[in-house]
Amino acid sequence: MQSLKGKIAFITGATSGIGKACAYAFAKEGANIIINARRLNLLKEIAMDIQKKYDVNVYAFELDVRNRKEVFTKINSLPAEWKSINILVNNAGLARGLNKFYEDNPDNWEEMIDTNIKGLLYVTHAILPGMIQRGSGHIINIGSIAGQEAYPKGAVYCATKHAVNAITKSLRMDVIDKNILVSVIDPGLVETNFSKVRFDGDEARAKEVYKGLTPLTGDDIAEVVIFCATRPPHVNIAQVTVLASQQASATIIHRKDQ
Ligand code: NDP
Ligand code: 8X3
Repeated sequence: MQSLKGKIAFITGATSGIGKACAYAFAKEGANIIINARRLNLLKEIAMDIQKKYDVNVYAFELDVRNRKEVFTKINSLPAEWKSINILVNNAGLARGLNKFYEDNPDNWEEMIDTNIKGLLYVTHAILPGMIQRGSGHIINIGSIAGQEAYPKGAVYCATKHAVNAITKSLRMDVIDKNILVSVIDPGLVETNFSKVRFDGDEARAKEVYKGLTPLTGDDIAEVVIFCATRPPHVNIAQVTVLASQQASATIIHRKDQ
């Protein structure tokens, strides 16, 4: 097992859910963390709390991964002591709506494609040259079971996560001679703010998604991220599917009270 002590982990979408859990998990392992997302106030609170709990450095900055110029400018102007990123966790992402394709609003598609695909590409493209120059690095993408299966009313979200899986595989081939690892973790149902965002703040509808089962938590996924990041140098965990125990596939879920 490799230690994360003193390494630098860059985590996108760290204000909530899986990304926030990853921030705490890396800090607990002694990694210094760069955390970002759009809500700076939340990031600052998380950074302060982590620094109180763990003996690590935290660099927090506002970032909208959809903004190509902002991504490149901010990553290229990281302070010198934060430039040598060892691990990138591409986590920022979202679903908007759960509608039949022909009834869906194309604005939802733009937001999902811009965040889940283009955002991941921009951040990776900004960070990868440094990893190549240093001759080491690990990119861990947060995909989804929706990247392995399509489900009704999820055409574009599923497409974005299929894209994450395809990008992961292709990128792994492109950097195979660079001592850079590329992994993807495909979770099933994780109870975070994901469904609240998907249903535009409708908490009751969001709760229904997890009704009758014990969903995964952000911590469950962070634990897998840490496992991937701490394997011996000759091991790459290429892809992990993590489902709730009551979930057999994207659509087959055993709800106990039904
Ligand atoms: P949350 O809604 O709890 O967290 C999403 C995070 O992404 C937030 O920190 C949010 O921060 C950030 N984010 C969203 N848009 C942007 C943006 N444009 N720029 C920067 N940051 C952004 O959801 P999860 O933790 O569940 O989601 C994390 C990842 O996990 C996503 O990629 C999601 O697709 C994936 N996933 C989730 C599953 C689930 O069931 N929950 C299952 C499988 C995969 P802010 O709003 O402050 O910008
Ligand atoms: C999020 C999980 O099943 O809603 O990626 O697609 S699901």
